[in-house]
Amino acid sequence: MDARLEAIRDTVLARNPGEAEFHQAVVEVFESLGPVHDRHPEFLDAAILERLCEPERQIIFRVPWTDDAGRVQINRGFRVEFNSALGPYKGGLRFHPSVYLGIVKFLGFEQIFKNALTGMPIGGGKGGSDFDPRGRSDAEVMRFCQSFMTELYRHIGEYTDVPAGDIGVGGREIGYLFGQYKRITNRYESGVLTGKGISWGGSLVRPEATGFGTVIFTQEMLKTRGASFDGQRVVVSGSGNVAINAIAKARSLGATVVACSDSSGYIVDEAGIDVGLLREVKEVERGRLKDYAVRRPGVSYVDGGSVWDVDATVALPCATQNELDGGAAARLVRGGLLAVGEGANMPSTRDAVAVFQEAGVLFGPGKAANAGGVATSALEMQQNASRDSWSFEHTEERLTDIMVGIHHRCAATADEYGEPGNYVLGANIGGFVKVAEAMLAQGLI
Ligand code: NDP
Ligand code: 2IT
Repeated sequence: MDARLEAIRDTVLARNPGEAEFHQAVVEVFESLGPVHDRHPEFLDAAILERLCEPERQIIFRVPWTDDAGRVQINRGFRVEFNSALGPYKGGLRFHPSVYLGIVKFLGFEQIFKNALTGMPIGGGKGGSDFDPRGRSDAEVMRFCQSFMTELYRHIGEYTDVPAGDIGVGGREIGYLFGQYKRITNRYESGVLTGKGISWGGSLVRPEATGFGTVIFTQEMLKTRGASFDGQRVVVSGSGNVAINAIAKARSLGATVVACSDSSGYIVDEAGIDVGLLREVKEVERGRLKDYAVRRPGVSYVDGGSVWDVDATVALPCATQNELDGGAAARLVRGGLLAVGEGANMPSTRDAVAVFQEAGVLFGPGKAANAGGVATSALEMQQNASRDSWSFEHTEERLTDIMVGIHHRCAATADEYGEPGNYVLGANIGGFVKVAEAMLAQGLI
């Protein structure tokens, strides 16, 4: 790493103790940025990096609610409003027991660069709670969401901060959150949240957008080697919103998706995963992946273990951070891996990224490859602002253009900085320069 940036990195890490995921995200970005500071010493003079690593605002609050047995439960809520140089803070809410400040900050930090890469006018933020929705009734989830919003509402707004979904937060949760916001404020402010239902201000394609976008980005990478998804053998991790829609899109482009996972285990379906059955089990019944294996002959379910033990030519990690380590990466490379598109945020460890890059595997980092979700959220905001709603075809076309554009920007930036094919460098520099220039123009704030 560049010596000038090392000193700034050390200060950032010391100022934020115990936040391993945030440290990891910061270090990964800093490793790309040396050459930018050679060309732009003014960024150093204006302390752009120091400012970027310090969120503009961090909100932590108590979320009290009662469970179905009448017992009082207490969770912790977070919203980190990281950077508003390019637009209102924008980013999802994650409900998962692992959530703490370090995870929210890593996600918020990544979101700044991701949102810049989309070319849309959105800043970076993230939030969530250590609430675990697994096994909770609809009524419990509703009471939790209502309590969460009873604090959050005062911090958000169409021009301020626009949350959406992430792990554990989908259409059901956005509905309860939106209802409570409307009730407290007495405003039908559609643009305050994205990921809404289609009859009440949502956008077509938003549910599919992250998974579709990841596959579109990966297809663009494959094209640079004269390949495509057609005929690829694909393994996907996770079986949530991003994973299911990535599977659907990869299939539609001619790939065979042979495996996917949840936090309990994974399935191998050599005939190609049946998306209809997967949606039924996971989205309608909110069941577990092993239920899929029970219902479809010829499918094996592996309890525990790692889905990355299954050979693939294309790997799409779509579950969570640090789910794919150096050992798994080396195994995948030995099995003939051609490309990795990160649907999740930071799913590959730094060791894994190094293994992929050394082996010459096409590697699309999450902040570029999974930007289709937030980009389509920005399209939802556009539709809300103009009180309009677009067709599926038109919206999907916009998403495709955006993903092809992000791929182009990453590739062109990597070329410009003398590292062709290095999408990590391209995404980090491409996103950073845009935010840095806007911060410089807006003065010391
Ligand atoms: P969902 O809640 O819909 O699905 C999450 C999936 O990942 C589930 O299959 C879940 O399994 C699995 N998973 C979650 N945590 C773990 C864990 N600690 N270990 C193993 N498996 C785990 O979330 P999304 O699909 O929305 O999000 C998946 C990833 O994509 C996240 O990294 C998210 O930040 C990222 N992302 C999401 C976007 C969106 O629009 N939703 C946009 C861009 C990125 P189980 O059910 O067993 O918990
Ligand atoms: O990580 C992400 O980009 C998301 N969870 C989507 C954020 C959004 O505002 O749509």
